[in-house]
Amino acid sequence: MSDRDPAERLSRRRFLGAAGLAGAGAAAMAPRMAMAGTAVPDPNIVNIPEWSLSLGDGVDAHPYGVPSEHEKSVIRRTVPWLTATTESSVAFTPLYALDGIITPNGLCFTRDHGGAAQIDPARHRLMIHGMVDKPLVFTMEDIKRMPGRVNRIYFLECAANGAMEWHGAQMNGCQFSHGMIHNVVYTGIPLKTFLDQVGVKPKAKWLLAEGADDACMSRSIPMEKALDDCLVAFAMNGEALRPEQGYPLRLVVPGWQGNMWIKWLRRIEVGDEPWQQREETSKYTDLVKNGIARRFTWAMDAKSVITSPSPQAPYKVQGWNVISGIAWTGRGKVKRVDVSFDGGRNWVTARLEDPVLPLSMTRFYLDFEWKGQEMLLQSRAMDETGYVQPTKAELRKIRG
Ligand SMILES: Nc1nc2c(c(=O)[nH]1)N[C@H]1C(S)=C(S)[C@@H](COP(=O)(O)O)O[C@H]1N2
Ligand SMILES: [Mo]
Repeated sequence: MSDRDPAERLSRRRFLGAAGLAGAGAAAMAPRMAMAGTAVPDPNIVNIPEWSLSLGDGVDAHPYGVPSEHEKSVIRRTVPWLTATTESSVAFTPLYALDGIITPNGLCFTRDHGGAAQIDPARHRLMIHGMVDKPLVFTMEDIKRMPGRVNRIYFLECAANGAMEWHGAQMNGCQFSHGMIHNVVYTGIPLKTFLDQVGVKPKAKWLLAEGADDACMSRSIPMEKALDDCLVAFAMNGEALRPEQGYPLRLVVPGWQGNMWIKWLRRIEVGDEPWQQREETSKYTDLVKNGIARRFTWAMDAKSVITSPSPQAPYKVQGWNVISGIAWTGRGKVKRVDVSFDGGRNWVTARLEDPVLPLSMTRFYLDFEWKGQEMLLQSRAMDETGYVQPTKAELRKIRG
């Protein structure tokens, strides 16, 4: 991580440490005039800068566009000590630098168990078999010709997201504490369309989805979910899936644990009971009490995180500033997000910015005047089922 920007090196204590209560009462106010800006004349506007005095880049400079060189520190980042290899590892989304609700394709966190398979789409196949009337094999061309194509915006969160803070603050920023999430618009075909075509036997209750990667990642999916809103997706944010996101085909399991969203999808077997695969027995279970493990945790609980200010995106100027963050829930829509300036004693309701979509990230903002005081910032999401994002202590009582 030698290329970290200076802001990242700032101590997170400045933002999260035991602080005074000076922030309390800094309620959201309607911004007045002169919130920012300096008086005329500013030398940067008076003196013509060099980029205004010569021609810019030609339109062929970047056949595939890239961000400004001034944004080069906005990248996925890894934690070298976290995993033994880079093939079975994770690179985190730079949440602190993003806005709105869509994650750009090149910044989507990626979590692989056997490296990102590099697949030739012409040779890739999806087979659907098992307890069906007519097992079928589909080419990518077949899938792109199928009727009923849809576009849907969904978040994908790894079951381990947030774990980096389970022992208390240790990583310097929300990229690491909460960056195992992304939110994109998927293009694909409802899984139900495939199942209708092969004809699922009446006794079938489960599916097994398997990836074509070296890890052969596979998970059991209950039939109700498969028929409800799962997609077989080939595009994200308007272009083909990226290799790290499962090119050319991935399963989309809205609102549910990331590990069920099988990448490089090659096979779906239909059966009458779960398969008890590695990723649902020895892995991805939650140890509760007395050594008992909770299995088949599916829907992701409501969560939220303040992305700015944060150690990687600190406030630089006093006065009007924006508190910005994201909230999400695996059960419908986010209903409300509250922000606390004093470690959870007092709360102010933030503004949810449109679009607020089910099973998608939701952006929240709180405009407020910062007087330079230390703040102990927290956010708390509520979803439409009435679930309130718990504190770690509350969660621990129930989930061990
Ligand atoms: N075939 C395959 N699918 C996979 C994985 C994998 O290693 N192989 N990792 C899973 C896990 S644990 C997560 S959290 C998500 C991550 O998706 P992403 O890489 O698009 O972020 O993919 C899931 N699907
Ligand atoms: Mo995951």
